[in-house]
Amino acid sequence: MTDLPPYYDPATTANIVAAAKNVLKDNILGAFTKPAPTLYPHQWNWDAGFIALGYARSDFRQACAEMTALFRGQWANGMVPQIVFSVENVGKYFPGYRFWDTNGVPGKPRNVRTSGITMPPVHGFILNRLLQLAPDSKAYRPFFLRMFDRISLLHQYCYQYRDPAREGLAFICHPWESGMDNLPTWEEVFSQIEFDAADVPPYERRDLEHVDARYRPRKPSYDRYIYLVNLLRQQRYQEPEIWENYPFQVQEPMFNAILNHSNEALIELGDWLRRDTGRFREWHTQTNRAINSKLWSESRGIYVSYDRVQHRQIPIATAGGMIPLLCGAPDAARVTRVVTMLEGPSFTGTPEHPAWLCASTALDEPGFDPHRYWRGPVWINMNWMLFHGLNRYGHHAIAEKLRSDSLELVRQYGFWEYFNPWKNLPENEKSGGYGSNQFSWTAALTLDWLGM
Ligand code: 2M8
Repeated sequence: MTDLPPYYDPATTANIVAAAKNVLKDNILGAFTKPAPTLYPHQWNWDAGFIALGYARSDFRQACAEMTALFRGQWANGMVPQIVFSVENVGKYFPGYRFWDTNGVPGKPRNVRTSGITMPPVHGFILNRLLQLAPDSKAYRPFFLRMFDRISLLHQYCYQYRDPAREGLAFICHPWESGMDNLPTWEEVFSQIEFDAADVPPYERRDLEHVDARYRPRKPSYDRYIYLVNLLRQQRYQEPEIWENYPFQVQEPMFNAILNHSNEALIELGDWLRRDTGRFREWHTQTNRAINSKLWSESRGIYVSYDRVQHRQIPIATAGGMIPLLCGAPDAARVTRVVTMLEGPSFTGTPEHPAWLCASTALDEPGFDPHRYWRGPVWINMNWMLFHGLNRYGHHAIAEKLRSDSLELVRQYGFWEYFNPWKNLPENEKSGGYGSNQFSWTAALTLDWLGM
């Protein structure tokens, strides 16, 4: 055992597992688990999915409760909101429920407080993994059936309201919908949007009370986030009318890959539940085809976002651009190019300046920043999805590196929200972990990777 990294040593693993379980336990808030102790004091959409996996082996009921709590916020059109607000923490996060002003919007569930946008639809593939881990799948059949119907409705929403040209690609209407809020990609999109300071309603950030400003988005980015929320709420979130004249519409590879991996999962779940799966099969074929025809950048050798307002690709290399491996989109030649990039200096660094896998924005992108949220730091959920995507194509060695780098970061620094991608930190920097500590999905996915 001596030459193996310490997390393979049972004593250390037991400590990590116990600590991870404590993170989840401490973050429980009523029926669900919040992403972080103070920075994110409500329920978040894709966080809920990853968090459910962290409970799947030790407390299956809680895993189901996370999903059930999130889908209480589902709107009549199928949209599952980015945030389901907890009544206890009113005023502790910005933008809160009042700012979103979704109260009384037709189709929003009346007794649940939610934001008005969505997030990457991980729920299908999470549900399928839960089925594989269920202690007694028959006993939980009603839960799986209920969730299957809810998630089907969510996919219907994505294809009906977010794919007006019926291309097989859903667009996101806000950086927050990508989950990767602060990518340099969004700067490119915003650079084409005419924007006046007077179009931003007054607001006060709360995130900077918890995290140093150099790890969070800058003010100009935040102004633009709020500008978009204001456009949406002024039009009462009325889809599809609102999209006729709406400036931020981006077809992003990770969002669509996640949607499509969930389509595959719904096919498997539907077969088990004896439900019709025809439309998931059609969507799966169409979306993989569209990911390849519209989002592949031959010059970069990675998938990139497409701005459907400006009719152009945004050729910036991000971790999200490799997630289409998860849904089986790329052919062998494209997989080789993606893996070559992942193993090369853009993500692995150089022998003198090595990097942990996998930077959220490539190390050699002009917009890269090793400290700032989504501009470069490593995120455990991204590594987890890439791990599964690479294994799908038989790239087990590099997949294992994603897993071992992730576990090593957790072992060295703790359950941070994100990590500096450089292995050698400057002397004045003690920790490579940033954002919030005791971050739920970091703990949950550590547990999943350790099979606990
Ligand atoms: C971050 O996003 C929220 C807004 O949704 C924020 O910064 O206030 C993102 O990292 C997002 O992906 C994540 O779901 C959320 C909660 O962990 O935090």
